[in-house]
Amino acid sequence: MQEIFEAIKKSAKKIHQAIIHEDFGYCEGENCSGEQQLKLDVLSDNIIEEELSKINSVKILASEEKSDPITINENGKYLIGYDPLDGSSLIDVDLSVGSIFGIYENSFNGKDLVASAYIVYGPRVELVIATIKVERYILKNDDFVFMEELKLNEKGKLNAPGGTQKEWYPHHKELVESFFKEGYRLRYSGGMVPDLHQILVKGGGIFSYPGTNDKPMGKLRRVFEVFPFANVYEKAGGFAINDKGERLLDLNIENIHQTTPCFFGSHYEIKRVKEYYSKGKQWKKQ
Ligand code: P6P
Repeated sequence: MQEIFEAIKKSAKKIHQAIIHEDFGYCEGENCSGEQQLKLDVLSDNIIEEELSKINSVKILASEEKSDPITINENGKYLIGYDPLDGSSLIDVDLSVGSIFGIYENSFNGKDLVASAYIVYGPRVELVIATIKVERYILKNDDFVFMEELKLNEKGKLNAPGGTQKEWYPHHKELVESFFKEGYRLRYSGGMVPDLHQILVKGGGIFSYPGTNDKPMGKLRRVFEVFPFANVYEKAGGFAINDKGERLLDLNIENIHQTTPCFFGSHYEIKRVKEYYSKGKQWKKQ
């Protein structure tokens, strides 16, 4: 699996250069989630596919930017689901973006995820790898240098509430407000990678992208975004659940682009989510 992480590092350096030097324009096409594609989305996807395709142990690649998975090597061991440039529309306003990788065996179901990683392209370029633990690296003089192991405390201070607020269910609105009443700080950029990275590095808090009236199954994709970060948060001592209180990594997929409501955080905050969502059954609009 080390050769996969080396390929991710090579991709990160090339994508970072592309972000700085390449065209920010939009392509004609849309991706399969109906989102307009930036030329950088397609370029980043091509960079990652080229690097990962060189590895014999890679069996299948599934990209958020492509409608279907592609088979690389029938005899390979790993299936890799990735979001090549998550939050790419934030590049226009010079905010941080990221790449997300889930490494699976046998299937793209949550239980088959064996490792995950993400890259943050911000003022610095950082790489986080979650295997049995969560390790943080920083790009220095063309090398990724180990910084620290990341761990979540029992409770944090940051609240990252995603989704369109006017479409939130009443119990979700009550939940989010309950954290602010306790003095939590709002930390939400609209980029999943920097928003979750911030909570992790600062030691705790809650990130939520719930089901809403307009998007009952949420927005974030299970294979490319949710399962990889659920693994990171659990290996850092945190929790990752859906709107039914189920562990995200216990979920299966029916299609490669399937989404799910998702909550990532420290123990105290996730316990609160379960309290409000168990009450919410009566509140949710039928
Ligand atoms: P909203 C970016 O488009 C993304 O997929 C994630 O990176 C981010 O968490 C989410 O969408 C933001 O969505 O609806 O809050 O703008």
